[in-house]
Amino acid sequence: MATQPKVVIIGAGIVGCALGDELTARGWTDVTVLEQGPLFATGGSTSHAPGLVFQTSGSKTMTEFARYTVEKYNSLTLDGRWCFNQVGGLEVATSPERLAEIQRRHGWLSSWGVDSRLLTPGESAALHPLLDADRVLGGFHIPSDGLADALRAGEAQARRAMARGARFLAHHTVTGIETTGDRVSAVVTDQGTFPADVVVSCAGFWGPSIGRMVGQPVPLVPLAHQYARTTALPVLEGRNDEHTQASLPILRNQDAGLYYRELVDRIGIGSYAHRPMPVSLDDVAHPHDAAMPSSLAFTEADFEGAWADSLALLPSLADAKVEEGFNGIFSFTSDGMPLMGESPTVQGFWLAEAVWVTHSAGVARAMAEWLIDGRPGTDVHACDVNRFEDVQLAPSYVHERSCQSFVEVYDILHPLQPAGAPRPLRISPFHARQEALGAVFLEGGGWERPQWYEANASLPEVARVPGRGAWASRHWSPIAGAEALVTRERVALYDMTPLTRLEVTGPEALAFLQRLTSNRLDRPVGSVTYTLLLDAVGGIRSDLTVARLETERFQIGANGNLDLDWLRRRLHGDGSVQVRDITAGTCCLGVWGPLARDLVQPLTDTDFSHRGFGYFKAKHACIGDVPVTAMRLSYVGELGWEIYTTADLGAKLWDTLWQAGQRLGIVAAGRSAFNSLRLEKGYRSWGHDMTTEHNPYEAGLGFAVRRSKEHFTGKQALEGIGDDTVTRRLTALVVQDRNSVVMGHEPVHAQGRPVGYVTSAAYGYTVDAPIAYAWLPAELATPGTPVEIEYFGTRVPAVTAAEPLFDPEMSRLRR
Ligand code: FAD
Ligand code: THG
Repeated sequence: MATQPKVVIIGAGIVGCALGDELTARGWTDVTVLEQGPLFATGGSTSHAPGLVFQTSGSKTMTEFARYTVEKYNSLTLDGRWCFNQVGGLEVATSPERLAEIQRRHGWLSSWGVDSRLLTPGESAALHPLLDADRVLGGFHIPSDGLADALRAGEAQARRAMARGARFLAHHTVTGIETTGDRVSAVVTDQGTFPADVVVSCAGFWGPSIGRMVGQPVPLVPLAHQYARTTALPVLEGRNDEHTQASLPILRNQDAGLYYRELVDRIGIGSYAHRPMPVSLDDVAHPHDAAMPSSLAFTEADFEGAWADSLALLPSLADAKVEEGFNGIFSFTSDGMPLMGESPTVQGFWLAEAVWVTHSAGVARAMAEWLIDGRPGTDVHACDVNRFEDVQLAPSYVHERSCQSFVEVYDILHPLQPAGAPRPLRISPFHARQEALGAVFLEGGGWERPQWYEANASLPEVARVPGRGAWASRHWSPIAGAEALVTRERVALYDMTPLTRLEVTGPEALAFLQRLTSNRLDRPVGSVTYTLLLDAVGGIRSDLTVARLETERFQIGANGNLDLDWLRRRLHGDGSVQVRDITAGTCCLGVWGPLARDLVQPLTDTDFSHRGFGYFKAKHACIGDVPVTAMRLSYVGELGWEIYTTADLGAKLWDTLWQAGQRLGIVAAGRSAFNSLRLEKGYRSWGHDMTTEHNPYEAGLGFAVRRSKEHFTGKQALEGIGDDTVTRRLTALVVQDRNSVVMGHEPVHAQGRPVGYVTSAAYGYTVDAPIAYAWLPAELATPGTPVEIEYFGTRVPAVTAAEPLFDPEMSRLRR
């Protein structure tokens, strides 16, 4: 590809316009934006978005996208008119649950570095005088939020792009995409064909129809959402002119699923309070035939409750009525996050879809960085279109879960909120055994995963487990604590089947993995190595275990589909290396605890002694009747093995270990115990504790980087960086009060100001204290530093600690 690739963007909504600007600003000026409708009121979702921009999110990435959107649109004008009106954002609580929730939300913004404050009902009404203060229990104010004029912001960005050489072509309907080999080569429209090296689909909710042109699934669902405008309100008379349009903060009453903005002397009301209204793309008109294909007729009956709730909160609406409304279409996804990234099968075909106006500039910037520098500056793993498991791409799944995302858009969601239908989807071969033991399942990656087992309720250890607050008690049981204690004292079985397993084979397999990971893998067959996937600038893409099972066969324990995607993209295509996901069709049990050897050794002829089967080694063996691969390692930090076999033999493996374990007091243990144990041992969880935004030294993983290795991705970038140069550190915190368990994403304060945020947290049942891991400035990471964790508006005292908190001498593992 030439240094100036030909880029074709499909769609001139806010996302296509923002991307045109971000690409051309970075010097990629051969950009053509093809739009089926007119410019810039194209008829897509952007054309009628009321443009509320709220930055609050539990996702650091989403807040960063929104923060950049605010900053950028606030600096833009179009013909002297504003693109962003920074009126501020106000959320009100009308229930005690919501009052607590806005405290949690305030915590998120403190974590991510956006100013906000909590208000009394009186302060809320002072800020927004239409509010009935008696209906409100409290408020949450974000002064930098506001209103985007999405059409003007889009056009302003498009004009900048055009000034740098981009073309925006109206009335060009994309009808096909041509490929040469496995690369895009051109985009076909009703007005002719446009050669392209890079195609970015910014087609909004039409995305699936563009994806179909190259066989790329685009797992989003177009749903209609009601938006209405009132008649003029006497109280607003003279408040705003046509230019400013609004001066009161944008307002959300999430308890009722409603939001509000001023429109000169009227109020615009948006509702998520109605039934989900999915729309089939076959029923959406083309802009040739309808001026606003994304706008459907208002269904009044669906708005009745919204109007009643609006009257209650804003009594002066009684002097008005709904003047007009519509059901506007935009995109929802199964996990509520955008779809960004490159197709795994068609090189050069990229997506930026299911993006709100709120996140548009941030997403566009990340996309431009990704395309040009090969890497977005923000961690986008939760937005990557390749994050989904196959089963999560089934149209029925996408439909069901995306409709659920609409329903939950304003809900108070617990971090462990159980997923709804369709369930169960993926079950391990142990599922029937688990059900018989009263497993309480949560779902992850489509897998049913036991969180704890009710059968363990009678364990005496349950009595040793302290209580915790109401929020931390949800989807939790003291039984989990007992399971953790038994793991440290006897032996427990953990279902590790959902752990993504990749097999890498072929004559070049070793060279391939050596090049892509940070640790040395040129070790004898039977070795297992903990290693990192780094990106070109040394950011952590993933952490893996790599077992060399044969000279040319490696088994990788990975963190999900993105790892498979990362490896596959880096194959040479000459067949010298194969990478496949072997998760389905195999299964794994973690057998961990001081009695693990007493359990396993009598069941096999293979030597499982400390000498005969060393730490981080793998062996083929038979456990009773079951041929297995055993690996001696433990994410919970205890003696034992991960034991792998094929799915058909899973139940037999479980029964064999279960029966033999009875004399040792074996228990089945769930993920709640698992998470607590790994935090005691200081083992990181990728995607939570560290991402591409962190280097190995900051994350405390420098030990997995072999700088003596000749070459690996990221090596160069790490030159000059070491444990002693880092400015921030992933740090263990011990909470002083035994009953104060936090959940993650809370801000950490020191010297009276927010200095970092919690990544993972759990009660440590063995160390008998709540644990949190947090990113902190290096100078505060010294053990013994007092800090405070903000938790629902209170300050929980904690102290930084040397890690790991449990068994730093490794006496549990190496014996
Ligand atoms: P679009 O604006 O839909 O642009 C996609 C473009 O692709 C369209 O112009 C379309 O014509 C074009 N296209 C599609 N297929 C083809 C093809 N084959 N050939 C050529 N061109 C094609 N978000 C907020 O952040 N805050 C809000 O307050 C808010 N309120 C909303 C209220 C309503 C009623 C609605 C409907 C949405 C709201 N949204 C809001 C969501 C927001 O409007 C969208 O998420 C956003 O506008 C999507 O931008 P986009 O550029 O991806 O899509
Ligand atoms: N098991 C297997 N693969 C995995 C995980 C697993 N891959 C993904 C994820 N979990 C990786 N995370 C870890 C984290 C820590 C350890 C193993 C996997 C671990 N670390 C030891 C330590 O830090 O002391 C050993 C490190 C070393 O000797 O190099 O055990 O759960 N299969």
